[in-house]
Order: sequence, then C-alpha cells, then structure tokens
Amino acid sequence: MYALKELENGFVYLEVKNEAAHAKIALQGAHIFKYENYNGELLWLSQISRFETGSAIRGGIPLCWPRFGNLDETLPQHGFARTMIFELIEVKEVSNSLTQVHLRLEDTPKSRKIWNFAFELDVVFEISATLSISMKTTNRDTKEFLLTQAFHTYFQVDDIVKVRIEGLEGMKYLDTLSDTKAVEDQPIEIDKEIDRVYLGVKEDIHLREEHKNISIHAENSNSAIVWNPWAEKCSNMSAMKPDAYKEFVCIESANAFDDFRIVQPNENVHLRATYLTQRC
Ligand code: TA6
Repeated sequence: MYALKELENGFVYLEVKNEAAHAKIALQGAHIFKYENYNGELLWLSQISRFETGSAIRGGIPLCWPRFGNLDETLPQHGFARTMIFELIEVKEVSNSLTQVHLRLEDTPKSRKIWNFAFELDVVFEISATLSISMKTTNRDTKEFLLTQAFHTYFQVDDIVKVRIEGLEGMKYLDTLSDTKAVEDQPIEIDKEIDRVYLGVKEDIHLREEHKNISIHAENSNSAIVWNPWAEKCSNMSAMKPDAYKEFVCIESANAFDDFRIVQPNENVHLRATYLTQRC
C-alpha cells in the first residue's frame, strides 16, 4: 500500500506500507523520516521537528547535496536539496515485501541562483526488511562541477552512552571540533560531543546496542561522519529538545572532504547506503 498524504499546512509526504516495513518520505528533500521494520524504528525524529516548506526536517535521513558541510560559503550548510520539492516519479510495489520509490530534483531558476549548474538528482528508496537509499547525480550542464554529498542519517538509539560503533578502527579522521587529524584506534563509544569525518572508509560500519545491531553498507563512498552534539550544543540546535542527544547518533555515509567527486558533463555519480537491522 502507498498513498500521498498532506498535512494541514500543505506539507506532502508519501506513506508506504508492505509486509516488511512502514515508511514515510517527504517530497521536500526526498526526506525519509520514518522507517520501521520487525526490529522497530530505525530512524530518530525530533519531537519538535518542523514539517514546513523551506525548513529541513530534524531527523530521519536529510540529503546533504550538492555539498556536505559549509566549506562553500555560497551554498547553505549541507546544500539545498533538503529544502527543495522533489518530483515523485514512480512507486513500484515489486513484491509484498519490497516497495521502490523514485524521486527526482532538477535545476530550477531558484537553484541556479545559488548553484549555476543544470543537473538531475535521482533518489531511489528500496523499502523492505532492509532500507536502501541511493542518490544518482547527473551533470546536465556543459561544464564540470564539484560534488560532495552525504546521507545524514539519524539513528534512533536506546541510550547514547551504551552505543558502540565498530568498523572505523584504523581509519584516519578529521576531528572538526579541534580541527586536528588522528587515527581511530578503537570502537567508538560516546560520552561527549563528537563530530568526526573518517576517510579511507571501505568496510561496513556497525552500530551496536544492547539488543540491536545495525549494519551500514555504503557503495561508492570512502568517507563517513560520526556526529552527536551532546548536551550543550544540543540545547542550541534548532528543532531539537535539550535532552535529544541521548536518543540518537548520526553515522553518515558520504563523499565528503577529500572524498569529493568531479562530475563531467553528461556523466553521473551515485552514492548508495543499505541499512540492515538485527535483534540480538
Ligand atoms: O554532520 C555533522 C554536522 O555537520 C554537524 O557539524 C552539525 O552541524 C550537523 O551536521 C547538523 O547540521 P544541520 O545543518 O542539519 O543543523
């Protein structure tokens, strides 16, 4: 089953239900903000997130595109895709337990004012017992463009201090809080603000909790960001309750920093992530 639904303020989202999962995807930003399977809810969503045109939903999987971060001051932080309305191209119920959703964003006079390139951004979700999401960027211009991008995925956790992130051991990272570089020497546990960009990432990342493991498999990505604002920054973040930091961790499969892409005219670049949840 699937249906387009509209909030009182006109905010439109697609609801998908099949035998394996229940999901909700806003047309703005092609932003999935709910994915629940037999293991429960995968994604964290702020209790005070706005659902308004022009404001990115706080939680779920914001799409950072055509920039990750704010190194390019001509573009908003994490780019503009997450506040643009995508066209719903197709919903395909492949089986009783797999629904494919295809959305597209193309350049507009509004986008060209801030990023003067012709492009197509195709986002495809596969909603089943696992969740996968892919972004395909096609350069429809006559000149090449730089692309950095990420799935800024907010994972719901039972208790942030009991979380353990494995798979990044041995990876170099940039600590954006201290602007220093280091090598990860152990599984990541979180008891303060963390904002690290890992480079050279090739293996799956595992988010482990007491009763749940989430495996993150990324394709065409060699960078990943681990972020939690902790208490002080959380209290200053928009659309986040002061203690929300206890409920989520962001693990973001990316093409960020040195892992950027240059997209040539009429060529395309894709980024894909698949999330497998297992009870233990
Ligand atoms: O991915 C980590 C990060 O870049 C943090 O530095 C923090 O800014 C977070 O993204 C949230 O950014 P947003 O623009 O969604 O508030």
